[in-house]
Amino acid sequence: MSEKTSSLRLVTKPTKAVRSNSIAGVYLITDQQDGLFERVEQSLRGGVTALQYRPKEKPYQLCLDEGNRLKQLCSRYGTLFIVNDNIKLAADLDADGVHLGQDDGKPGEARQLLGPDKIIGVSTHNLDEALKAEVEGADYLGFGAMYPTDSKTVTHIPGTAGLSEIRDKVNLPIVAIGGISTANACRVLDAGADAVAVISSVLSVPRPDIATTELRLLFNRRAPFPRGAVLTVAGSDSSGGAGIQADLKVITLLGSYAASALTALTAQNTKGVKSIHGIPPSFVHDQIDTVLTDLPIDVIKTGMLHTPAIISMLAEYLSEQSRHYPVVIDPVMVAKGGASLLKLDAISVFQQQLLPHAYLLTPNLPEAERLLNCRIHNEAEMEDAARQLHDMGAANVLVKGGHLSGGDAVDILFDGNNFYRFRTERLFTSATHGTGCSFASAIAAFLAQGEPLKEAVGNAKEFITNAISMARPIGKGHGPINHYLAAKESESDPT
Ligand code: 3NM
Repeated sequence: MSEKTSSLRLVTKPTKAVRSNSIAGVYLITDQQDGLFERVEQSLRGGVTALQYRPKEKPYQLCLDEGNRLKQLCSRYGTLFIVNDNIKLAADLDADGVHLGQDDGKPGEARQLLGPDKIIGVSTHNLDEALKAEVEGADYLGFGAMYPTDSKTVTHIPGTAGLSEIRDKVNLPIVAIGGISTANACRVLDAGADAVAVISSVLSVPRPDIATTELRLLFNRRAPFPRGAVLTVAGSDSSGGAGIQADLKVITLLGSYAASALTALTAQNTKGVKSIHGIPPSFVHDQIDTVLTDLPIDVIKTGMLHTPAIISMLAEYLSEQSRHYPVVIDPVMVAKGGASLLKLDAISVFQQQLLPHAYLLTPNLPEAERLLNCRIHNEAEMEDAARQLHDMGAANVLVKGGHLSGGDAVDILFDGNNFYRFRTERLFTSATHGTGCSFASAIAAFLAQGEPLKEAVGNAKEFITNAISMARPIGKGHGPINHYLAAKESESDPT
Protein backbone atom coordinates (compact mmCIF):
# COMPACT_ATOMS: atom_id res chain seq x y z
CA MET A 1 0.00 0.00 0.00
CA SER A 2 1.42 3.38 -0.95
CA GLU A 3 1.99 6.03 1.69
CA LYS A 4 -0.62 8.24 0.05
CA THR A 5 -3.34 5.58 0.22
CA SER A 6 -2.65 4.74 3.84
CA SER A 7 -2.83 8.37 4.96
CA LEU A 8 -6.07 8.75 3.00
CA ARG A 9 -7.55 5.77 4.80
CA LEU A 10 -6.60 7.33 8.11
CA VAL A 11 -8.50 10.45 7.21
CA THR A 12 -11.64 8.87 5.76
CA LYS A 13 -12.16 5.82 7.97
CA PRO A 14 -12.96 7.46 11.30
CA THR A 15 -15.46 9.80 9.62
CA LYS A 16 -17.32 6.88 8.06
CA ALA A 17 -17.28 4.87 11.26
CA VAL A 18 -18.72 7.73 13.25
CA ARG A 19 -21.46 8.39 10.68
CA SER A 20 -22.56 4.79 10.36
CA ASN A 21 -22.56 4.10 14.10
CA SER A 22 -24.99 6.96 14.39
CA ILE A 23 -27.55 4.71 12.68
CA ALA A 24 -28.00 2.69 15.90
CA GLY A 25 -31.50 3.02 17.38
CA VAL A 26 -34.98 3.21 15.89
CA TYR A 27 -34.86 3.39 12.07
CA LEU A 28 -38.24 4.43 10.72
CA ILE A 29 -39.36 3.78 7.13
CA THR A 30 -42.22 5.78 5.62
CA ASP A 31 -45.42 4.14 4.36
CA GLN A 32 -47.94 5.14 1.69
CA GLN A 33 -50.87 6.03 3.98
CA ASP A 34 -52.48 9.45 4.55
CA GLY A 35 -51.26 11.95 7.13
CA LEU A 36 -47.61 10.97 6.67
CA PHE A 37 -46.04 14.19 7.95
CA GLU A 38 -48.09 14.27 11.16
CA ARG A 39 -47.39 10.60 11.90
CA VAL A 40 -43.70 10.97 11.09
CA GLU A 41 -43.40 14.06 13.29
CA GLN A 42 -45.04 12.22 16.18
CA SER A 43 -42.58 9.37 15.70
CA LEU A 44 -39.65 11.78 15.66
CA ARG A 45 -40.86 13.14 19.02
CA GLY A 46 -40.44 9.60 20.33
CA GLY A 47 -36.77 9.54 19.27
CA VAL A 48 -36.14 8.16 15.78
CA THR A 49 -32.43 7.91 14.86
CA ALA A 50 -32.88 7.62 11.10
CA LEU A 51 -35.85 8.16 8.81
CA GLN A 52 -35.91 6.37 5.46
CA TYR A 53 -38.12 7.98 2.83
CA ARG A 54 -39.61 5.16 0.75
CA PRO A 55 -41.97 6.82 -1.75
CA LYS A 56 -42.61 3.77 -4.00
CA GLU A 57 -43.78 4.76 -7.48
CA LYS A 58 -44.65 8.39 -6.73
CA PRO A 59 -44.01 11.07 -9.42
CA TYR A 60 -40.52 12.54 -9.12
CA GLN A 61 -41.66 16.09 -8.36
CA LEU A 62 -43.86 14.80 -5.53
CA CYS A 63 -40.87 12.85 -4.18
CA LEU A 64 -38.83 16.05 -4.19
CA ASP A 65 -41.57 18.00 -2.39
CA GLU A 66 -42.28 15.31 0.20
CA GLY A 67 -38.61 14.54 0.61
CA ASN A 68 -37.77 18.18 1.31
CA ARG A 69 -40.51 18.45 3.94
CA LEU A 70 -39.38 15.24 5.63
CA LYS A 71 -35.75 16.34 5.53
CA GLN A 72 -36.67 19.61 7.27
CA LEU A 73 -38.57 17.70 9.92
CA CYS A 74 -35.58 15.42 10.44
CA SER A 75 -33.17 18.30 10.85
CA ARG A 76 -35.48 19.82 13.52
CA TYR A 77 -35.33 16.60 15.53
CA GLY A 78 -31.69 15.67 14.89
CA THR A 79 -32.74 12.61 12.85
CA LEU A 80 -30.76 11.27 9.88
CA PHE A 81 -32.61 11.47 6.58
CA ILE A 82 -32.07 8.53 4.22
CA VAL A 83 -33.65 7.96 0.80
CA ASN A 84 -34.69 4.48 -0.30
CA ASP A 85 -33.58 2.98 -3.61
CA ASN A 86 -33.00 6.13 -5.66
CA ILE A 87 -29.43 7.51 -5.67
CA LYS A 88 -30.40 10.49 -7.82
CA LEU A 89 -33.24 11.46 -5.49
CA ALA A 90 -30.86 11.21 -2.52
CA ALA A 91 -28.43 13.52 -4.32
CA ASP A 92 -31.14 16.02 -5.38
CA LEU A 93 -32.47 16.15 -1.81
CA ASP A 94 -28.95 16.29 -0.34
CA ALA A 95 -30.07 13.50 1.99
CA ASP A 96 -27.77 12.11 4.68
CA GLY A 97 -27.66 8.86 2.80
CA VAL A 98 -29.27 6.30 0.55
CA HIS A 99 -30.51 2.79 1.16
CA LEU A 100 -30.08 0.34 -1.70
CA GLY A 101 -31.97 -2.88 -2.36
CA GLN A 102 -30.12 -5.73 -4.04
CA ASP A 103 -31.28 -4.43 -7.46
CA ASP A 104 -30.86 -0.69 -6.89
CA GLY A 105 -27.25 -0.19 -7.89
CA LYS A 106 -23.92 -0.72 -6.20
CA PRO A 107 -22.61 1.11 -3.14
CA GLY A 108 -19.65 2.33 -5.27
CA GLU A 109 -22.02 4.13 -7.65
CA ALA A 110 -23.78 5.81 -4.75
CA ARG A 111 -20.48 6.79 -3.17
CA GLN A 112 -19.33 8.37 -6.39
CA LEU A 113 -22.49 10.41 -6.79
CA LEU A 114 -23.06 11.31 -3.13
CA GLY A 115 -19.51 11.73 -1.87
CA PRO A 116 -17.55 10.29 1.05
CA ASP A 117 -19.63 11.72 3.90
CA LYS A 118 -22.98 10.22 2.99
CA ILE A 119 -24.29 7.02 4.53
CA ILE A 120 -24.89 4.06 2.27
CA GLY A 121 -27.01 1.12 3.40
CA VAL A 122 -27.68 -2.11 1.54
CA SER A 123 -30.54 -4.59 2.02
CA THR A 124 -29.22 -8.09 2.63
CA HIS A 125 -30.84 -11.43 3.41
CA ASN A 126 -27.94 -13.84 3.98
CA LEU A 127 -24.23 -13.95 4.81
CA ASP A 128 -23.04 -13.83 1.19
CA GLU A 129 -24.97 -10.66 0.46
CA ALA A 130 -23.81 -9.13 3.74
CA LEU A 131 -20.12 -9.85 3.08
CA LYS A 132 -20.44 -8.58 -0.49
CA ALA A 133 -22.05 -5.32 0.66
CA GLU A 134 -19.26 -4.86 3.21
CA VAL A 135 -16.55 -5.34 0.60
CA GLU A 136 -18.34 -3.01 -1.80
CA GLY A 137 -18.25 -0.16 0.71
CA ALA A 138 -21.63 -0.11 2.45
CA ASP A 139 -21.79 1.74 5.78
CA TYR A 140 -24.55 -0.40 7.26
CA LEU A 141 -26.57 -3.47 6.38
CA GLY A 142 -30.31 -3.92 6.33
CA PHE A 143 -31.00 -7.53 7.28
CA GLY A 144 -34.32 -9.30 7.10
CA ALA A 145 -36.87 -10.34 7.31
CA MET A 146 -36.97 -11.02 11.03
CA TYR A 147 -40.65 -11.99 11.02
CA PRO A 148 -43.49 -12.18 8.50
CA THR A 149 -44.88 -8.78 7.59
CA ASP A 150 -47.80 -7.28 5.68
CA SER A 151 -45.73 -4.24 4.65
CA LYS A 152 -43.74 -6.02 1.92
CA THR A 153 -43.76 -9.34 0.15
CA VAL A 154 -40.84 -11.17 1.70
CA THR A 155 -39.74 -14.55 0.44
CA HIS A 156 -36.91 -15.19 2.86
CA ILE A 157 -37.14 -15.00 6.63
CA PRO A 158 -33.71 -15.61 8.19
CA GLY A 159 -35.17 -14.41 11.51
CA THR A 160 -33.21 -13.78 14.69
CA ALA A 161 -31.31 -17.07 14.25
CA GLY A 162 -30.03 -15.84 10.87
CA LEU A 163 -29.11 -12.52 12.45
CA SER A 164 -27.05 -14.10 15.25
CA GLU A 165 -25.30 -16.23 12.63
CA ILE A 166 -24.05 -13.27 10.60
CA ARG A 167 -23.54 -10.87 13.54
CA ASP A 168 -19.91 -11.69 14.26
CA LYS A 169 -18.97 -12.30 10.65
CA VAL A 170 -19.53 -8.72 9.50
CA ASN A 171 -18.12 -5.51 10.97
CA LEU A 172 -20.86 -3.18 9.82
CA PRO A 173 -23.83 -2.00 11.90
CA ILE A 174 -26.86 -4.19 11.24
CA VAL A 175 -30.34 -2.73 10.88
CA ALA A 176 -32.79 -5.60 11.38
CA ILE A 177 -36.09 -5.36 9.51
CA GLY A 178 -39.42 -7.09 8.98
CA GLY A 179 -42.35 -7.50 11.38
CA ILE A 180 -40.54 -5.92 14.34
CA SER A 181 -42.63 -4.51 17.21
CA THR A 182 -42.15 -3.89 20.94
CA ALA A 183 -43.43 -7.43 21.50
CA ASN A 184 -40.46 -9.05 19.71
CA ALA A 185 -37.78 -6.31 19.49
CA CYS A 186 -35.90 -7.54 22.58
CA ARG A 187 -35.18 -10.84 20.81
CA VAL A 188 -33.93 -8.92 17.76
CA LEU A 189 -31.65 -6.75 19.91
CA ASP A 190 -30.39 -9.73 21.87
CA ALA A 191 -29.54 -11.42 18.55
CA GLY A 192 -27.19 -8.52 17.81
CA ALA A 193 -29.08 -5.85 15.85
CA ASP A 194 -27.70 -2.32 16.14
CA ALA A 195 -30.94 -0.78 14.92
CA VAL A 196 -34.50 -1.89 14.29
CA ALA A 197 -36.21 -0.76 11.08
CA VAL A 198 -39.97 -0.49 11.37
CA ILE A 199 -42.95 0.66 9.36
CA SER A 200 -46.29 -0.59 10.65
CA SER A 201 -45.59 -1.05 14.36
CA VAL A 202 -44.93 2.70 14.60
CA LEU A 203 -46.83 4.33 11.73
CA SER A 204 -50.03 2.23 11.86
CA VAL A 205 -50.79 2.69 15.56
CA PRO A 206 -52.75 5.51 17.23
CA ARG A 207 -49.68 6.89 19.06
CA PRO A 208 -46.49 6.74 16.95
CA ASP A 209 -44.67 8.80 19.64
CA ILE A 210 -45.35 6.17 22.30
CA ALA A 211 -44.54 3.26 19.98
CA THR A 212 -41.20 4.86 19.08
CA THR A 213 -40.40 5.65 22.70
CA GLU A 214 -41.12 2.05 23.68
CA LEU A 215 -38.78 0.73 20.99
CA ARG A 216 -36.09 3.29 21.79
CA LEU A 217 -36.05 2.47 25.49
CA LEU A 218 -35.43 -1.22 24.75
CA PHE A 219 -31.93 -0.27 23.55
CA ASN A 220 -31.07 0.66 27.14
CA ARG A 221 -30.96 -3.04 28.02
CA ARG A 222 -27.35 -2.98 26.80
CA ALA A 223 -26.30 0.19 28.64
CA PRO A 224 -23.77 0.07 31.48
CA PHE A 225 -24.94 0.61 35.07
CA PRO A 226 -26.44 2.80 36.30
CA ARG A 227 -28.71 1.75 33.45
CA GLY A 228 -31.25 4.35 32.33
CA ALA A 229 -32.29 7.44 34.23
CA VAL A 230 -35.55 8.31 36.00
CA LEU A 231 -36.75 11.72 37.17
CA THR A 232 -39.16 11.50 40.08
CA VAL A 233 -41.50 14.43 40.72
CA ALA A 234 -42.94 13.94 44.20
CA GLY A 235 -43.13 15.10 47.81
CA SER A 236 -40.59 14.58 50.57
CA ASP A 237 -41.42 12.12 53.36
CA SER A 238 -39.29 12.99 56.38
CA SER A 239 -39.63 9.42 57.70
CA GLY A 240 -37.91 8.14 54.55
CA GLY A 241 -40.33 5.33 53.77
CA ALA A 242 -42.37 6.92 50.99
CA GLY A 243 -42.24 9.90 48.61
CA ILE A 244 -39.05 11.15 47.07
CA GLN A 245 -36.94 9.26 49.57
CA ALA A 246 -38.49 5.90 48.64
CA ASP A 247 -38.27 6.74 44.94
CA LEU A 248 -34.56 7.60 45.08
CA LYS A 249 -33.76 4.46 47.07
CA VAL A 250 -35.73 2.14 44.79
CA ILE A 251 -34.44 3.57 41.51
CA THR A 252 -30.84 3.55 42.74
CA LEU A 253 -30.98 0.12 44.36
CA LEU A 254 -32.50 -1.39 41.21
CA GLY A 255 -29.63 -0.01 39.14
CA SER A 256 -30.84 3.15 37.42
CA TYR A 257 -29.83 6.78 37.88
CA ALA A 258 -32.33 8.84 39.91
CA ALA A 259 -32.99 12.58 39.74
CA SER A 260 -35.72 14.40 41.65
CA ALA A 261 -38.00 17.44 41.69
CA LEU A 262 -39.78 18.16 44.97
CA THR A 263 -43.41 19.29 45.02
CA ALA A 264 -43.96 19.57 48.79
CA LEU A 265 -42.25 18.82 52.08
CA THR A 266 -44.15 16.71 54.58
CA ALA A 267 -43.37 16.40 58.25
CA GLN A 268 -44.40 12.80 58.83
CA ASN A 269 -43.52 9.54 60.46
CA THR A 270 -44.94 6.03 60.27
CA LYS A 271 -47.97 7.16 62.29
CA GLY A 272 -49.08 10.07 60.16
CA VAL A 273 -48.52 13.43 58.49
CA LYS A 274 -48.09 16.38 60.91
CA SER A 275 -47.83 19.19 58.41
CA ILE A 276 -47.15 19.97 54.76
CA HIS A 277 -45.08 22.79 53.36
CA GLY A 278 -45.92 23.35 49.69
CA ILE A 279 -43.43 24.39 47.03
CA PRO A 280 -44.28 27.11 44.50
CA PRO A 281 -45.15 25.66 41.05
CA SER A 282 -42.56 27.92 39.41
CA PHE A 283 -39.83 26.34 41.53
CA VAL A 284 -41.11 22.82 40.77
CA HIS A 285 -40.97 23.84 37.11
CA ASP A 286 -37.38 25.04 37.45
CA GLN A 287 -36.28 21.80 39.09
CA ILE A 288 -37.83 19.72 36.31
CA ASP A 289 -36.55 21.94 33.53
CA THR A 290 -32.97 22.15 34.79
CA VAL A 291 -32.84 18.37 35.09
CA LEU A 292 -34.41 17.61 31.70
CA THR A 293 -32.33 20.14 29.77
CA ASP A 294 -29.16 18.48 31.00
CA LEU A 295 -29.60 14.86 32.04
CA PRO A 296 -30.62 12.07 29.63
CA ILE A 297 -33.82 11.21 31.49
CA ASP A 298 -35.58 8.15 30.07
CA VAL A 299 -38.69 8.00 32.22
CA ILE A 300 -40.50 10.49 34.45
CA LYS A 301 -42.32 9.20 37.52
CA THR A 302 -44.78 11.36 39.43
CA GLY A 303 -46.12 10.92 42.95
CA MET A 304 -47.62 13.53 45.29
CA LEU A 305 -48.27 16.61 43.17
CA HIS A 306 -50.16 18.41 45.92
CA THR A 307 -51.87 21.35 44.14
CA PRO A 308 -53.84 21.99 40.94
CA ALA A 309 -51.27 24.64 40.01
CA ILE A 310 -48.41 22.10 40.08
CA ILE A 311 -50.46 19.59 38.09
CA SER A 312 -51.33 22.22 35.45
CA MET A 313 -47.75 23.39 35.27
CA LEU A 314 -46.49 19.84 34.73
CA ALA A 315 -49.13 19.06 32.08
CA GLU A 316 -48.32 22.26 30.22
CA TYR A 317 -44.59 21.65 30.49
CA LEU A 318 -44.94 18.15 29.01
CA SER A 319 -47.12 19.46 26.15
CA GLU A 320 -44.48 22.05 25.25
CA GLN A 321 -41.61 19.59 24.96
CA SER A 322 -40.52 18.64 21.45
CA ARG A 323 -39.61 15.25 22.85
CA HIS A 324 -42.09 12.69 24.18
CA TYR A 325 -41.37 11.53 27.74
CA PRO A 326 -42.97 8.36 29.04
CA VAL A 327 -44.54 9.29 32.37
CA VAL A 328 -45.46 6.78 35.08
CA ILE A 329 -48.14 8.54 37.10
CA ASP A 330 -48.91 7.30 40.58
CA PRO A 331 -52.04 9.32 41.44
CA VAL A 332 -51.12 9.86 45.08
CA MET A 333 -54.12 11.25 46.95
CA VAL A 334 -54.15 10.00 50.52
CA ALA A 335 -51.33 9.00 52.87
CA LYS A 336 -51.41 5.57 54.51
CA GLY A 337 -52.55 7.21 57.75
CA GLY A 338 -55.47 8.96 56.00
CA ALA A 339 -54.07 12.48 55.45
CA SER A 340 -55.03 14.07 52.14
CA LEU A 341 -51.99 14.63 49.92
CA LEU A 342 -53.88 16.09 46.99
CA LYS A 343 -56.08 19.12 47.41
CA LEU A 344 -59.71 18.28 46.55
CA ASP A 345 -60.02 20.74 43.69
CA ALA A 346 -56.99 19.13 42.08
CA ILE A 347 -58.80 15.99 40.97
CA SER A 348 -60.58 17.41 37.93
CA VAL A 349 -57.41 19.25 36.85
CA PHE A 350 -55.54 15.96 37.21
CA GLN A 351 -58.12 14.09 35.10
CA GLN A 352 -58.38 16.65 32.35
CA GLN A 353 -54.82 17.89 32.04
CA LEU A 354 -52.30 15.37 33.34
CA LEU A 355 -53.94 12.01 32.79
CA PRO A 356 -53.63 12.23 28.96
CA HIS A 357 -49.84 12.45 29.46
CA ALA A 358 -49.71 9.15 31.35
CA TYR A 359 -47.75 6.38 29.70
CA LEU A 360 -48.79 4.34 32.71
CA LEU A 361 -51.29 5.29 35.43
CA THR A 362 -51.01 3.23 38.63
CA PRO A 363 -54.04 3.85 40.88
CA ASN A 364 -54.87 1.68 43.87
CA LEU A 365 -58.57 0.98 44.37
CA PRO A 366 -59.45 4.07 46.46
CA GLU A 367 -57.62 6.25 43.91
CA ALA A 368 -59.38 4.62 40.95
CA GLU A 369 -62.70 5.03 42.78
CA ARG A 370 -62.05 8.73 43.37
CA LEU A 371 -60.93 9.35 39.82
CA LEU A 372 -64.00 7.59 38.40
CA ASN A 373 -66.47 8.43 41.16
CA CYS A 374 -67.54 4.80 41.55
CA ARG A 375 -67.04 1.76 43.82
CA ILE A 376 -64.88 -1.20 42.85
CA HIS A 377 -65.64 -4.56 44.50
CA ASN A 378 -64.05 -7.24 42.32
CA GLU A 379 -61.71 -8.03 39.45
CA ALA A 380 -64.36 -7.47 36.78
CA GLU A 381 -64.93 -3.96 38.12
CA MET A 382 -61.15 -3.40 38.25
CA GLU A 383 -61.01 -4.23 34.53
CA ASP A 384 -63.86 -1.86 33.90
CA ALA A 385 -62.06 0.90 35.81
CA ALA A 386 -58.85 0.30 33.87
CA ARG A 387 -60.75 0.59 30.60
CA GLN A 388 -62.45 3.84 31.68
CA LEU A 389 -59.14 5.39 32.78
CA HIS A 390 -57.63 4.37 29.45
CA ASP A 391 -60.55 6.04 27.67
CA MET A 392 -59.79 9.19 29.67
CA GLY A 393 -56.36 9.31 28.04
CA ALA A 394 -53.88 7.13 29.94
CA ALA A 395 -52.01 4.96 27.43
CA ASN A 396 -51.73 2.08 29.92
CA VAL A 397 -53.42 1.57 33.27
CA LEU A 398 -52.40 -0.64 36.19
CA VAL A 399 -55.22 -0.94 38.73
CA LYS A 400 -53.76 -2.32 41.95
CA GLY A 401 -56.01 -4.65 43.88
CA GLY A 402 -54.24 -4.61 47.24
CA HIS A 403 -57.32 -3.13 48.91
CA LEU A 404 -59.66 -5.94 47.79
CA SER A 405 -60.26 -8.79 50.19
CA GLY A 406 -59.51 -12.32 49.03
CA GLY A 407 -56.67 -14.80 48.96
CA ASP A 408 -54.47 -13.14 46.34
CA ALA A 409 -53.35 -9.58 45.71
CA VAL A 410 -54.16 -9.04 42.03
CA ASP A 411 -53.09 -6.08 39.92
CA ILE A 412 -54.57 -5.65 36.45
CA LEU A 413 -52.73 -4.01 33.57
CA PHE A 414 -54.67 -2.75 30.55
CA ASP A 415 -52.74 -1.58 27.48
CA GLY A 416 -55.76 -0.54 25.44
CA ASN A 417 -56.09 -3.98 23.87
CA ASN A 418 -55.40 -6.66 26.44
CA PHE A 419 -55.66 -7.21 30.18
CA TYR A 420 -52.77 -8.79 32.06
CA ARG A 421 -53.08 -10.04 35.63
CA PHE A 422 -50.25 -9.98 38.18
CA ARG A 423 -51.16 -12.20 41.09
CA THR A 424 -49.29 -12.77 44.35
CA GLU A 425 -50.32 -14.23 47.68
CA ARG A 426 -51.82 -11.56 49.93
CA LEU A 427 -49.52 -10.51 52.77
CA PHE A 428 -51.17 -9.49 56.04
CA THR A 429 -48.93 -6.80 57.49
CA SER A 430 -48.95 -3.17 58.57
CA ALA A 431 -45.56 -2.60 56.91
CA THR A 432 -47.02 -0.98 53.81
CA HIS A 433 -45.75 2.60 54.12
CA GLY A 434 -44.46 3.68 50.71
CA THR A 435 -45.63 0.66 48.73
CA GLY A 436 -47.35 2.75 46.03
CA CYS A 437 -44.38 5.10 45.52
CA SER A 438 -41.93 2.20 45.54
CA PHE A 439 -43.95 0.08 43.09
CA ALA A 440 -44.30 2.94 40.56
CA SER A 441 -40.60 3.81 40.92
CA ALA A 442 -39.61 0.19 40.36
CA ILE A 443 -41.72 0.06 37.18
CA ALA A 444 -40.13 3.34 36.01
CA ALA A 445 -36.63 1.97 36.69
CA PHE A 446 -37.27 -1.31 34.85
CA LEU A 447 -38.71 0.63 31.88
CA ALA A 448 -35.64 2.89 31.86
CA GLN A 449 -33.49 -0.24 31.80
CA GLY A 450 -35.11 -1.46 28.58
CA GLU A 451 -37.76 -3.86 29.88
CA PRO A 452 -41.04 -3.90 27.92
CA LEU A 453 -44.01 -2.70 30.00
CA LYS A 454 -45.42 -6.13 30.90
CA GLU A 455 -42.03 -7.38 32.08
CA ALA A 456 -41.34 -4.13 33.94
CA VAL A 457 -44.63 -4.45 35.85
CA GLY A 458 -44.02 -8.15 36.58
CA ASN A 459 -40.50 -7.50 37.90
CA ALA A 460 -41.67 -4.54 39.95
CA LYS A 461 -44.52 -6.58 41.44
CA GLU A 462 -42.04 -9.23 42.52
CA PHE A 463 -39.77 -6.54 43.99
CA ILE A 464 -42.57 -4.91 45.96
CA THR A 465 -43.93 -8.22 47.25
CA ASN A 466 -40.46 -9.14 48.49
CA ALA A 467 -40.00 -5.68 50.03
CA ILE A 468 -43.26 -6.03 51.98
CA SER A 469 -42.57 -9.58 53.13
CA MET A 470 -39.01 -8.73 54.22
CA ALA A 471 -39.99 -5.59 56.17
CA ARG A 472 -38.38 -5.08 59.60
CA PRO A 473 -40.26 -3.21 62.32
CA ILE A 474 -39.29 0.47 62.13
CA GLY A 475 -41.50 3.10 63.81
CA LYS A 476 -44.76 2.62 65.67
CA GLY A 477 -47.26 2.91 62.80
CA HIS A 478 -47.30 1.69 59.19
CA GLY A 479 -43.66 0.69 58.93
CA PRO A 480 -41.57 1.01 55.78
CA ILE A 481 -40.89 -1.87 53.45
CA ASN A 482 -37.44 -3.41 52.96
CA HIS A 483 -36.12 -1.81 49.77
CA TYR A 484 -32.59 -2.99 50.38
CA LEU A 485 -33.17 -6.72 50.74
CA ALA A 486 -35.80 -6.79 47.99
CA ALA A 487 -33.36 -5.15 45.56
CA LYS A 488 -30.72 -7.74 46.49
CA GLU A 489 -33.29 -10.43 45.76
CA SER A 490 -34.05 -8.87 42.33
CA GLU A 491 -30.33 -8.79 41.56
CA SER A 492 -29.91 -12.50 42.30
CA ASP A 493 -33.01 -13.45 40.30
CA PRO A 494 -31.76 -14.55 36.87
CA THR A 495 -35.08 -13.56 35.19
N1 3NM B 1 -37.88 -4.76 3.81
P1 3NM B 1 -42.83 -3.65 8.94
S1 3NM B 1 -39.21 -6.26 5.36
C1 3NM B 1 -39.21 -2.65 3.64
O1 3NM B 1 -36.94 -8.11 4.66
C2 3NM B 1 -38.98 -4.02 4.16
O2 3NM B 1 -35.89 -6.69 3.41
C3 3NM B 1 -37.87 -5.98 4.35
O3 3NM B 1 -42.18 -3.26 7.52
C4 3NM B 1 -36.83 -7.01 4.12
O4 3NM B 1 -42.00 -3.00 10.00
C5 3NM B 1 -39.83 -4.71 5.03
O5 3NM B 1 -44.22 -3.07 8.88
C6 3NM B 1 -41.10 -4.19 5.64
O6 3NM B 1 -42.83 -5.15 9.03
C7 3NM B 1 -40.95 -3.75 7.07
